[in-house]
Amino acid sequence: LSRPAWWTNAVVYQIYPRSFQDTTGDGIGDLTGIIRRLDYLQELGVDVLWLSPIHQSPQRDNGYDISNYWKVDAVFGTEEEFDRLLSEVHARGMKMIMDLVINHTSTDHEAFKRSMSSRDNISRDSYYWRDPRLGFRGGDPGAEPNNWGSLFGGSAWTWHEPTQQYYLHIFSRHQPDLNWASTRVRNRIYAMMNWWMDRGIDGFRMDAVNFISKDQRFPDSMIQFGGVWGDGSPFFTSGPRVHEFVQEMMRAVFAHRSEDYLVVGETTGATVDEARLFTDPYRNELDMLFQFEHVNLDHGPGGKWDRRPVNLRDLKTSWNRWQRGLAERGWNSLYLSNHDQPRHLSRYGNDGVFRYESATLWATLLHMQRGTPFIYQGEEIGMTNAGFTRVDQYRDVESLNYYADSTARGMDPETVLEILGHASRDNARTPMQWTPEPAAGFTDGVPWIGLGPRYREINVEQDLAAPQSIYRYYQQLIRLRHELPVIATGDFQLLHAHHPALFAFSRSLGEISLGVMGNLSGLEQAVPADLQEGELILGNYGAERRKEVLGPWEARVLDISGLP
Ligand code: TEU
Repeated sequence: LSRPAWWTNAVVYQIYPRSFQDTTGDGIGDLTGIIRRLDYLQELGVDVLWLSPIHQSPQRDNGYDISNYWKVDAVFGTEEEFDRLLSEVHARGMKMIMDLVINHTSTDHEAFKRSMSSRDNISRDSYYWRDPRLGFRGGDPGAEPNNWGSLFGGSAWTWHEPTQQYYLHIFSRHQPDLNWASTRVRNRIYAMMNWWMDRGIDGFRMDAVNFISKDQRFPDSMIQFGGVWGDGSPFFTSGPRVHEFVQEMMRAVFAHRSEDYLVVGETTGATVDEARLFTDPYRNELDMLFQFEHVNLDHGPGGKWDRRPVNLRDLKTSWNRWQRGLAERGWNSLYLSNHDQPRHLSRYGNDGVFRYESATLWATLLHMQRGTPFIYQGEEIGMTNAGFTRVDQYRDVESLNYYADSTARGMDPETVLEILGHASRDNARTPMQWTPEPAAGFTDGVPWIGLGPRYREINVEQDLAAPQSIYRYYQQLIRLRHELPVIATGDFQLLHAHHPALFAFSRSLGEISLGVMGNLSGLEQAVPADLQEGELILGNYGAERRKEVLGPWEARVLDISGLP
C-alpha cells in the first residue's frame, strides 16, 4: 500500500460483445470481432477491457442470465477463440476483466434445474424457496412470501406448482437469486472464479455484488415500489453478511495472487459510507465500485420510468460528495455510460449542434476526476440514443416488461414509448458504428437490434477523419492520465460550488496543480477571475481562446501550478 495501485492511472473500456463487431454474419457480435478491433482499442490508449458476459446463457437478459459459468456461449465463439482473444489483448499490453454474474443464475442452470426437481434435492437450498404467505393458497394473488417487487417488473417471487413453493428473483423470473448463505454455493463460486483467473484473465466486474446477502427474515417492505409492490431493496442491498462474503471471496480467490488484477463491483444503491467500506484497501474487499447516485438524478420518486429533467448542478454536488467521501479511504470508478444507461451525450449533453463540444466536455469532467474512468463502447465517437419509436424495435427484457405492465395498467402506449425513448437500456445497445456503410460495418447480416439513427454521420471512420475528432480527444485525456500523477491521485477540490452553469475543480499533488472547468450550458459564460490564468494543457475549443469567456459546452484543463 506504499505506492498507488496500478489501476489508479488506468482507463477501462467496456465492450458489450453482442453489439461490438460481428464476423459471422449472424447479426450478433463475437469474440473474433473483438480481436479484429483490438488495434483500434490499443490506439485509443485504454489499459483494460471489460467484457460484458460471454458465458453460456439463454440470452434472455443478454448474458446476465448464465446457465454455465465454465463455458463460452457458442453465439460469441469457441473456447479457443476466447483464449486467442485473451492472448491478443495481453500481446498489446492491455488487460481483460470479465463480467461475473453471481447474484443469480439463469433458470436454465443445472443447479436450478436440480433445485427445482424436488424439495429434498441437495441443490434445493442453493436458491431461495419459500412457502406461500400464511392463509393463502400458492399462486393466488397476494400469496407471495412477501411484497417485494422485482426490479424487472411484477413480484420478486415466482410460484412453482410441482414443488408448491415460490423462488426469489430480484431481476426477471428467469434469473433466480443464488443463496449465498449456503457454504456450498459460495465455495463453488470461488472455485469457478479461480479457474477463470488461472486461465489468465485479469479480474472481474462483479454484477449486483451488493445484493448477495439477503435479510433472511424476508420481511414485507413499507416502501412503495412502482405503485403495486413493496421496495425490498433495504433488505437485500448491502445485507447483513455482504462484507463477510466479499472478504471471504477475496481471500479464496486473490490472496495467493500478485496484485496486478482488478475487481470492480456493481453496487446499485450504495452510499458513500458503504462505498468506503467496500473499497478501503485495508479491508481487502473490492478495488472500486460503480455507484448510481449521479445516474439516478433524473429519476423521480417512482423510479427510473418516472423521469424528470436533470439539474446539472445536482450532478456536480453529487460528484463532489463522492470525490470528497473517498478521498482518504477507498476509490471511485468514474462513468457516465454503460449498457444499462441511456447514452450520456443525449441525456446530459447536446447531441445536436454541440455534439462534439458536449461529448468532449463530459469526457473532460469525468476523466479529470480522481478515480478510474470507464469508457462505454461508442461514447468515444459520440454515439447517441437509439431513437426507437415502436415497441417492436426494443429487445431489452426490462423495457419490454415495463411496456407490457404499464399498458396493461392502462397507460397510453405513446407515453410509454416516449419514456422508453429516454430511459430504455436499449439506447446504449445499438450496434457499434464503425463506417457509414449499411449496417455501419457492424455486420454483413441483419443486426440483432436496430442501428442508431445517425450511423451514416456518426461512426469511427468519419470521426477519425474529422478535424474535430471525439476519439482523438479521448486519446489525449487518456495520455494525460498516464503522464501526470496529479490526475491519478491528486487531491480534488470543487471550485465555485454555487455557480449555476460552471463545473470547476482543482487537482493538486505536491507542487503541481491543475484547474479544470466546463460550461454545462449552450450559452457563453464568463470565466471567474481565478480561472483565467494558467497554461492551457487541453481544451475542446483549441488554443486561441479569450481567457475571460467560455463558449457553449467548452471545457479547459489548465496548469495552475505556482499561481498564488
Ligand atoms: O444490473 C444490476 C442493477 O441493479 C441495475 O443496474 C439494473 O440493471 C437497472 O436498474 C435496470 O435499469 C446488472 C447488469 O448490469 C444488468 O445488465 C443486468 O440486467 C442485471 O444486473 C441483472 O443481471
